Amino acid sequence: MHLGLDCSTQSFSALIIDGPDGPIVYEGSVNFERDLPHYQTTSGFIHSDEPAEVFSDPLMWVEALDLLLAQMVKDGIDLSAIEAISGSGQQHATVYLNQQFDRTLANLQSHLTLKEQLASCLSRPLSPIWMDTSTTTECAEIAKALGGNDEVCRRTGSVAELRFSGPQIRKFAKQSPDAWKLTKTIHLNSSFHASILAGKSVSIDHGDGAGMNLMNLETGKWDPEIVAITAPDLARKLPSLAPSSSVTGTISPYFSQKYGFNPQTKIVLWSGDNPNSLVGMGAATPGNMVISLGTSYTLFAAMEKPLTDPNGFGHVFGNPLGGFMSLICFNEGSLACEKLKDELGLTWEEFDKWAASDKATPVRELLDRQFTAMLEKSAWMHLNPTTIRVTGGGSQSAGIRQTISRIFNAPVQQIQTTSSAALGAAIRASKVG
Ligand code: XUL
Repeated sequence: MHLGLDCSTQSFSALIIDGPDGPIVYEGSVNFERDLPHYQTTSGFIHSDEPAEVFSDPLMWVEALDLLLAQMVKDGIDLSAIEAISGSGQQHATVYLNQQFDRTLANLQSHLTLKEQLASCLSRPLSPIWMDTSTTTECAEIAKALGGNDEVCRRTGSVAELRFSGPQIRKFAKQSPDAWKLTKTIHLNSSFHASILAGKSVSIDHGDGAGMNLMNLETGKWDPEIVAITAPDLARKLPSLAPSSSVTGTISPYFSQKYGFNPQTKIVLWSGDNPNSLVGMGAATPGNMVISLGTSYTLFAAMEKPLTDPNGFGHVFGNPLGGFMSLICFNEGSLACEKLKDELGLTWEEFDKWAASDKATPVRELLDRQFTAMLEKSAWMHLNPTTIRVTGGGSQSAGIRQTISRIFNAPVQQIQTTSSAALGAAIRASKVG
């Protein structure tokens, strides 16, 4: 059996598959807002007095991990049957650790909690997350120092982005020089959790590493110039980069003693939620493209070569199964549909009928506009999808599925999964274990 863990914005989830292509035999989840109310989050995140800043709490994540594993044992899951574990983290979130981190991980005590032991390892109590938009100045500074955003995009796969880790790191180094000096290691949400499971500080994988504005896509290594521009002494604070399929070792005795894992359980590097979803949606080989129709729409697909978006709108991340993946976010997504539905006084059923109608209706006009823009903005990827896999709330609508099929000129397949990131992580674990 193989375990995929997923620390997303709102929850920490676990999913077990039985055999490499086997069925899902367990799904469990800890919801941050509901199950850990003492962190006072809204849907798992924390706003500061500065409206553009959005944080989460790494101690909440580790408390959730302990809770989740205890719940699995209580649910009767025999964790000694797990051969390998991998995981998924919300992308871009950075965790700032002091010099105690390595020593603490090497000596984790199973009679204490992770929270109790890791609390003194943070050089910054909170972690800025992907919803944070407070780094306009830092993005401009990085782009200027490197000779423009075209160059940032050419090297790292994205223009300097507000939510990406590099600009966030620069802001922290500028604003809190003392805490910056005490920071020995910076992890992503993904590599932080993989390190805890492995009982030692492990690499950042190419999938999530590409979401930092620090990794050179062509070399798969930190780009020395951007790293030097981003913050003083940053090169020494970054873990190494490694392929997502790397096995980092076996599980820390903390987990085998406390929850009954086999001490030989392999830990595979974690990756970001989008790279993991690419695997979970069965789209890690070129051909299948994914459109996720949630509050915002995202389009992602595997790419063999690191093509970048000349308009600076899309992103390139590592594909955990090798090569690259592209991703574009469209913020308005289903919100625009909901607004039009309410303006016209329609139910979702009527909205769907209008969407599928042969006549020009305002609903068809909106959807045509949305998906034509999606086609145009994804032209740089040079994709010729044989199938488009759709997921998320909007994928329930036959009218939306028809619109996508017509505009992209490819068959559309609806995938019913709410846990594609955890599933992708479990599948990745099954490939090595
Ligand atoms: C991708 C992004 C989000 C987060 C959500 O660039 O910011 O999809 O990964 O967890």
